[in-house]
Amino acid sequence: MYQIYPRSFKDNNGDGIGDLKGIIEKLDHIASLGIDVIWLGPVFKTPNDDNGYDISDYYSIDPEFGTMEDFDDLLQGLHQRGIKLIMDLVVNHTSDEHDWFIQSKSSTDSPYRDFYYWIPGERNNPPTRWEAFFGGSAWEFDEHTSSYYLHLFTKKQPDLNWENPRVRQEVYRMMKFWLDKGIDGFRMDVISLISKRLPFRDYNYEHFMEMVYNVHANGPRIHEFLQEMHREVLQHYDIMTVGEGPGISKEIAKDYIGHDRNELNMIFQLDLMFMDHGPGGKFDIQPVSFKDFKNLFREWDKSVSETGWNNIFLDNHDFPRMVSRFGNDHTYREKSTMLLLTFLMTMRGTPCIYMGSEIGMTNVAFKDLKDYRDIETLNYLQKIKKEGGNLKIAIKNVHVQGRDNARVPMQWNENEHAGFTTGTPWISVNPEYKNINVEKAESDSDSILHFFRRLIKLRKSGKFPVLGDFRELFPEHLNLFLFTRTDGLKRVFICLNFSDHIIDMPSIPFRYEYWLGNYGNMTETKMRPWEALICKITSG
Ligand code: ISL
Ligand code: CA
Repeated sequence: MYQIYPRSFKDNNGDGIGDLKGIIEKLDHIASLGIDVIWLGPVFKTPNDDNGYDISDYYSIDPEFGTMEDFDDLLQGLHQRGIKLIMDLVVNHTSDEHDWFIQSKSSTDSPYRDFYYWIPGERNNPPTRWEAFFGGSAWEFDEHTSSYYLHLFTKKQPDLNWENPRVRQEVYRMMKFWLDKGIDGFRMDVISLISKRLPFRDYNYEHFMEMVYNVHANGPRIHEFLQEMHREVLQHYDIMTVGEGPGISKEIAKDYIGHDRNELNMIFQLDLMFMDHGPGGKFDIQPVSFKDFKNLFREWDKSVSETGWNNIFLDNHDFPRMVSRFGNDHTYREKSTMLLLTFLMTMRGTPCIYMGSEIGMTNVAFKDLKDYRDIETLNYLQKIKKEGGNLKIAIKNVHVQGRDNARVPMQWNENEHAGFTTGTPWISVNPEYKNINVEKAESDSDSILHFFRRLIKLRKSGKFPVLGDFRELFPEHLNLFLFTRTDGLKRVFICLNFSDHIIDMPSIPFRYEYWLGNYGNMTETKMRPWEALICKITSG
């Protein structure tokens, strides 16, 4: 799977915003990677309060991205190349500019009133003290009917009332519209949050994430809703689904993706993404050790492998770039990106690679705060300023964690704005683009890009145990991630050195031979800095 964030992939008409025609322009690049499926971020009509995750019409394409005809062309172009397309399904909330909400808001007897959660009340006295994901209260007062509505994200993203069967039928109808067009599935945005714990009340959780895990996520009817969706929509199509959402722990993941559940095929495991978040949230950064990293993958694999199959990813449009977070984006940028790609392509699961990882794109540290665009980042900086907090530290935190790290334009070449646009990009490019871009990577046969293609080829060669089990060796090792994947006679050994140092190879209880690696060969006894090796097991 390859994730495209449409706003930042390629601008075709020079308005500075990535669009569908831009993606079509780059179809050959996409196909050249060897990937099987694109996850396309939201391209529906939107006032763009949260970059398209606030949808005002599910049935039309936002003019900034193009037209329905462009969409059809893109789908056709992908299918012609044997690539599938899945779309974002954002149905925990709509935009406040969606017609349902406009009607809902208009009066207490509107037939759409119960499409959302309204609680009568007085100004400055919200039904609960809940905080929204991007800061502030999760309740917004509406003068017109003297009521509050719930919004777990921004106030322009009111939560849909899934208790109302009409809401669910509308969602299913919309899903069928896109599936009948021929799309191949959905990535379901914050699907873990659609069933609410009612009645709304306050809880004694101090930290936001505790509220998410214990109150907002996995509400009492979540599985009933997903099974209904499966019955009414999903089972009638040959498609794939990936659920997203905070609060799904490894213990309950199988309730969403178990083979016998008739719900989803995979979920994005977000524990890793949240692992360095402290009590104060994502900008309260806590250290994470390599051991924590390994433990998490081991435990998730154990818990999911009994009855399911999951997705493996290291970054997306909400989180820092994988090489900046888990690799070394200075001295060993290329080697460590290749190592992380090797990890993604060899673990048990379906890998999802975020656009730009194929060339090792890195985090960006804008000096000028005016360059930031993400509502979460802007709200955070504003809050720090208002509270008189330490702005210097806050800016550093944004450099490490901010969502714009992953949202700056894709770097195509060394021309102005990295070849992303001929106009002014909606968000500045990463100044690194002269060094890191697709054109440059194409011209160097040792580049990350070429290595990535070799990895995909290997995985798809029929000789790689894609479905094989996962077994770790030396789980306590402080630098190496060593594991085998086995499926009958297909047996491989993966060695990954997650460090800047030369590490002695421990003694391995079987024989193996080199298959592919980021140094082009292997030594029997040492693992070089950020070395990644895929080996065939030959005996033992
Ligand atoms: O990025 C996060 C916080 O920094 C996550 O908590 C994120 O909000 C969560 O994973 C849900 O993300 C999805 O839904 C959001 C949207 O803003 C994200 O871009 C999307 O991936 C609301 O629709
Ligand atoms: Ca454009």
